[in-house]
Amino acid sequence: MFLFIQNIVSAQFSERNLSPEKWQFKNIKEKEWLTAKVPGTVHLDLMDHNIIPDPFKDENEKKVQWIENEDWEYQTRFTISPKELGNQHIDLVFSGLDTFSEIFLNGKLLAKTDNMFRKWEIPVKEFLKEGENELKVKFKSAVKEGKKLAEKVPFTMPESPRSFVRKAQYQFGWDWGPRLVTAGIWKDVKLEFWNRAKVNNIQVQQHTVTNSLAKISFNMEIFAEEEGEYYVGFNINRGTYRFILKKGLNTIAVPYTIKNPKLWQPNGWGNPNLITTKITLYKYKGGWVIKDSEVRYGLRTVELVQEKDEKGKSFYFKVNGKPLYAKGTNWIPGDSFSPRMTREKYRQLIKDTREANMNMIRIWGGGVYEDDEFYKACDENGILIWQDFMFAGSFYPADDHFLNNVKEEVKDQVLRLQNYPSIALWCGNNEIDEAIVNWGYQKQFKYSKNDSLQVWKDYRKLFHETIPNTLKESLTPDKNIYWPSSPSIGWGHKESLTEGDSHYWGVWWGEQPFEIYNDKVGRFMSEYGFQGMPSLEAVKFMFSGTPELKLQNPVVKAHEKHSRGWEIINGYMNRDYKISEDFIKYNYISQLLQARGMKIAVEAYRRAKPYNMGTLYWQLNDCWPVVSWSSIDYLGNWKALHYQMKRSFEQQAILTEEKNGILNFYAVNDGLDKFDDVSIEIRALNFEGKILSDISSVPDGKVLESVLKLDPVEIETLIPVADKNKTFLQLILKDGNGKIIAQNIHFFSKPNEMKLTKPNLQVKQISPTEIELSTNVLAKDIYLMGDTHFSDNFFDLLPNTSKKILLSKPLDKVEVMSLWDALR
Ligand code: BMA
Repeated sequence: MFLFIQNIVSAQFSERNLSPEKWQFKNIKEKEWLTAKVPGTVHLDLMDHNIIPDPFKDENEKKVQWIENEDWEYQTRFTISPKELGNQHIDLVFSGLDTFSEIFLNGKLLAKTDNMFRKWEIPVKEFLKEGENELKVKFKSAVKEGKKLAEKVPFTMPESPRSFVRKAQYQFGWDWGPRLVTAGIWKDVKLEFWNRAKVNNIQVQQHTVTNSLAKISFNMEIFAEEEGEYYVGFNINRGTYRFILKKGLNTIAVPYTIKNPKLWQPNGWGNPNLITTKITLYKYKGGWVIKDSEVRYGLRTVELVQEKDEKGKSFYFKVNGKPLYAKGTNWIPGDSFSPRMTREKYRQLIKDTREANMNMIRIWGGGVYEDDEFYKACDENGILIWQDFMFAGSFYPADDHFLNNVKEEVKDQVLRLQNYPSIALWCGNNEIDEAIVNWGYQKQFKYSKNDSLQVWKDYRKLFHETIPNTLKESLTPDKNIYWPSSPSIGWGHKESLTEGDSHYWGVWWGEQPFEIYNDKVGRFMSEYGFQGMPSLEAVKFMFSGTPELKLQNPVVKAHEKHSRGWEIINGYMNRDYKISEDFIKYNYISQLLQARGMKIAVEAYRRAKPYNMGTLYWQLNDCWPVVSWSSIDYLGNWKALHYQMKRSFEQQAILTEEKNGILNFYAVNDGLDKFDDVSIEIRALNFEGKILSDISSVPDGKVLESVLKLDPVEIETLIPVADKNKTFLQLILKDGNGKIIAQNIHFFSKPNEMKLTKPNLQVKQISPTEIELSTNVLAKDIYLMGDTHFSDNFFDLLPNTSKKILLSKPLDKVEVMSLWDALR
């Protein structure tokens, strides 16, 4: 009897994480083993032992470049109990190995790996023994391996050997990131014990989803060792279903209907409702559990709509049947060393997108398929995901081995990510179509006609055949939206503004003034951006010792990775502000400059709704302390840009457009409810607060649904034209009941043309974590300084007004300045 019970208990699936075991590592050339962390990377382990300095500090990046040319090994010893060994099947599972490795168990070579993005599952029962076992993983230099692969291609590939290795491409250095080509066991390692049958996949398929009814099914893939009767139980309806499984692989589908379901809604449209269902596989009805599983999902529909119109072709998402205006940003990896990312960091960054009124984020293709914590956070915050596959800005090979490797990668990632309701679209790559067509590599590397043809053929094979075909096999139809490349057409071509998604880089790369954004409005802007400095705290973080806050300091210089970064920033700064010699002022103005550029862009795009239906600025975050396009720096501090995006992405907005002495007004509403009988108040004030004119439109039954163009006004009727640099407009949009829907401020001149007067700024401490700011005259771009998060910052305070601000943690003293101080 005792034996029988034990048998039943051990029949259940179980797993054991091997990551917390005692791991060691060493350079293959060395003798001595050192302690190591799993998940981790060789750089992090070397840092832990003070063998290398922190590459994020000083100019240390240079000092650690030797690591990429070395081979490394990791090992651990772990004990297996007789009970564990008693299981019928034991699999060794690596969720991620970076990248070229050989896995040895008790001296036996089990597998060779060559793709960081794949999961490696190896049956090991026959190689394990009772008591101590030794697991070893040897890593070969990815750079050297990549070079060998590159030799097989008869022409030079751009940035070779980066694209030959299935490894996070940003590790090879980017225009915002250091070159840190690492190696290691970057995800968990575990043993899985199972008996009789194994559940390989549970897929939640949505057949129909409406507000009144959801018809879904749980599609399960089960491997059964023997033919026979099995049972599947669900916690949702307490139902148990009987199945006859054949020996080998089986797919079964259990239909399920939900009346009046609570749909998953994107941020701004309601709650992102999620459902968790427990599914149990039994050998006998009500007994002998083989596997307990849990799936979390959300009920929603997503469609990508592309319809021909007089200008080109639309490009927008319908979510739960309604057109969604997508507002958001682009995501790069949150750290040069991915295993260092924490659940808290993911949660905070995604919360920050929600707080800034975003509803979409694009995972850029030069990083990694993100950790589950990222997707969970997006699911919970109503943030839709544009998911790139991990290919970026180069040419890629397409030999059989490479294609097969990618195919397995796609399958593994889809299996892991398929049930997250936040994923809206799968995109083949970042800027590869554009690179082939526009970047001139073929000329640079002297390609023959055949070489160029080969590149295009390989491109088609990978992004128009292998990936979409694998997606079709792996995903349920309700989740399968595929877009080969972002952008679909490069920004040099006029079609990039009439169809598809668009990356507009005329600003920054093309060095055109910000105002060009008003003319370059595409259907869906998936990238555009401008660099700004990180917070002062992040600048200080660049130094291992006492920071020297000077632009000429080599450490500061080394933390700008764009070859012409400083030059471009200064060009724009000179145009709209002033280049200050003072570091703090320069830092502040550089952030304002970035925010100003993006405000102009976002407002131009939103005014163009529904022609334009999406705006994702480049980029949300950083992977180290750096001057970059990000709105949040490496330490998590909001730059001026993030505060600005929060304002610019408000669900309702009142926007202006100045053209030939006329002001046009656009009321925009991205919410689901309309506003009846809207009216606008326009007040012209000088910087001292004197009201120069005040007009209120009479409500005349106009309904604001999505966009409403209000009556234009001649500027001359509001202010004397000569006063353009001393005045501003305060705009208030109201609904029929007089409730404020949206507000904005319109300035007539560039910041450096404004005749600002010195504000008398008062800071009153209300409590340790609350202050009240007040001013007599216009205080433009108030900057609150200190190592804390301010509930608002980099904002304008109107004459004779005050504003309360919350601090995430108390400061001894809040220092404050405004644009007047910085432009003096
Ligand atoms: C876009 C991105 C990135 C790059 C950014 C800024 O092209 O896809 O590759 O970092 O521009 O240059």
